[in-house]
Amino acid sequence: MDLIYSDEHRLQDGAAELIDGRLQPPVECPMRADAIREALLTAGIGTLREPSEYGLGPVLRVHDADYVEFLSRAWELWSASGRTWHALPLNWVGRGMSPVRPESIDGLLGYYSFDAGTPITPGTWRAARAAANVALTGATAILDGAEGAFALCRPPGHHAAADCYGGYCFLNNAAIAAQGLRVGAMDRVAVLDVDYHHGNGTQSIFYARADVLFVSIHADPAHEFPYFSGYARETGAEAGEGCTLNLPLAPGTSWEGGYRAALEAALERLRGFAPDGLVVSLGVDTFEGDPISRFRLQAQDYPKLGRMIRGLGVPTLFVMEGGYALEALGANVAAVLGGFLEG
Ligand code: OKP
Ligand code: ZN
Repeated sequence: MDLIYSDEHRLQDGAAELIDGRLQPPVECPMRADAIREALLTAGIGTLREPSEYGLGPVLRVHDADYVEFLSRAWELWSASGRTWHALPLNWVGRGMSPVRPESIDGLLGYYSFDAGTPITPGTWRAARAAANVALTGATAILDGAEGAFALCRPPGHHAAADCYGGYCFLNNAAIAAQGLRVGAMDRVAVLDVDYHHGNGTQSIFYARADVLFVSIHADPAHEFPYFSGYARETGAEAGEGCTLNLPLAPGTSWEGGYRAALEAALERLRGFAPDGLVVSLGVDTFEGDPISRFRLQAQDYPKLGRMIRGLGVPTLFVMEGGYALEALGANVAAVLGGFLEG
């Protein structure tokens, strides 16, 4: 299958994220994409392809214009304010305060974000745009008739909402691709998010829509990031009521200890929706060795995941999200795609 990859991911290389109360080297680093690319080529999963340039049109069908403008200028504003280190937000709107758009860059960073783990660097905007192009190139492969394709997106995207960044995400690659499939004449599109963390951005983008189903298996937000999204009671709104399905699982969940059953429930809902195309937000931070996550999936479980997704018989674009155990990351992604190809 086509493996879409751009070297421009390297332009997102943050100095630090705030984690465990300390500034530490970001776990979301360029070595991740290098490890995945090498493992996929070694396993013979497919051939590398460069992304095409789609411009901002497909991005603006998912993200608000003022947010896109902010992202495109954030580094310039930050460096013009005299700072040399990468930009992190330091405060957010609290209850009882005014949720208005401030003017200074420090205010804007807080206004458009929801965490302090997502540094804006000189290359962030270019890297984020390249990742969106990678996802859109994958969507084009699916529209052109491929049964499967893999978009090696970095930075990831599923936490980014229409006008908000966080969780290492700036542009929502999976949502941009899903919307690309809709515009490209697929009437019904589904997103299956199997990253360990809830894809709050993707959920919110499609929350009130009936044409895009969002199904997610993730760690219970009562105990895990992003904390304020991903509960089972979130089922959609307005026309989209019933078109969001959250399957939160307890930290510590293993394949046989609940994950497989949740995946079967997710696939049953997807079958009921009968989508023309599927976007899988693929995070392998469900792995037992992941440094920031607490599920217990093992290497041998990932081919099963890919095979079960293939069983839907729906053209599928895999979009890379999380996964931080550098030594196992590439093999686990290759295992999912290998299982899909065999399935
Ligand atoms: C991005 B993706 C853990 C702190 C977590 C943010 C995690 C973002 C995950 N103690 N900080 O969904 O893999
Ligand atoms: Zn994750």
